[in-house]
Amino acid sequence: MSDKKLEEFENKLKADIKIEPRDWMPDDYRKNLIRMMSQHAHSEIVGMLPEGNWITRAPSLKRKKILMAKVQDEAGHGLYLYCATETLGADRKDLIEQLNTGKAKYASVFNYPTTTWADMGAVGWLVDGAAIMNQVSLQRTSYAPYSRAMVRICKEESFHQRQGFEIMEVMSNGTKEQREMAQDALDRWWWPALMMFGPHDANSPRSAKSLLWKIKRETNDELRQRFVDRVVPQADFLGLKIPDPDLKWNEKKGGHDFGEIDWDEFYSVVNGNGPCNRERLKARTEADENGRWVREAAEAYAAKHAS
Ligand code: FAQ
Repeated sequence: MSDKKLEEFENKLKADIKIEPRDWMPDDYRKNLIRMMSQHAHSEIVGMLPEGNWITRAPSLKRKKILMAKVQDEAGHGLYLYCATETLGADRKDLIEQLNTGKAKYASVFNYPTTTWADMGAVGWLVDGAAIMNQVSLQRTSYAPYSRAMVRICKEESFHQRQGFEIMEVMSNGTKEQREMAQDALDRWWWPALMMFGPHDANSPRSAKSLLWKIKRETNDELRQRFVDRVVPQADFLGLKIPDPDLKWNEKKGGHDFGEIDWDEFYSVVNGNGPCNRERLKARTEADENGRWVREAAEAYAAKHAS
């Protein structure tokens, strides 16, 4: 590696100048970005499945239309992110194969089942809410195509979060059964949403380098804390109780203290043993197989017109 090139690269980072695809970058920077961005793309694509599960059962035409638009947006986010990852020289076929064969990670939260309609509220409110908290920070990431994708994605995620919160609001103000469903959904999605931010900073092997290179701009724990502080008043507004006996305001730190995540559960889900991991991969491999003829036809068409 040329010292001069590395120095130039580091100077750009220091000056908050973003790195473009044709700029020189260290191999580790490129590899780390391909890893993180492709995992992010996979999360968007697998993230379509828990909500896709409810499209045929949405309680009204209006809800069905909103949910379809949201799930379609997630597909779009996955595509922007695969495109952005390709600017680093990655091949999309390889990335998809890594997902389908279980080699690549994706957000653990999508390995939990969506068992009631209230889950559509909780996923939008909490899962999209957590995703935005992380992605707003990533708008300032040092890699320009990723940063640009984040700006666009965050706009759509804000709408997703609002629609989820609105479902929770309607259900919390509805019948006793609806309120119970809303509370049950919060009980089941709270901890998986907190896990989205990743391990504690002290146990996050990727963080130091990613922060140094400004790929990540804030730490896992900083973002998780901000998310908790943002959501607690929202739960109060809904009249719902966050399922954490240790949750309390800490005047001194100006934020909430909260209980410990079950890290055994986190690592078990991340390593492929969550409630829906196998089902999710099966759905993805089947979709890939069923779409093969479309890709082949598109490739044949492109080849014919290129010659
Ligand atoms: N799930 O050292 P760290 C969405 C892995 S988008 C699974 O802390 P890092 C939209 C991590 O990859 C949600 N794996 O790693 C939507 C690493 O594995 P590796 C996705 C996890 O990268 C909403 C290892 O553990 N968002 O939801 C998780 O510095 C609704 C060590 O961890 C992004 O991907 C986890 N929760 O920090 C769609 C944002 N946490 O590669 C549909 C971009 C950690 O060493 C419906 N990514 N791991 O084998 C990031 O910000 C970071 O990658 C973190 C992890 C914060 C996720």
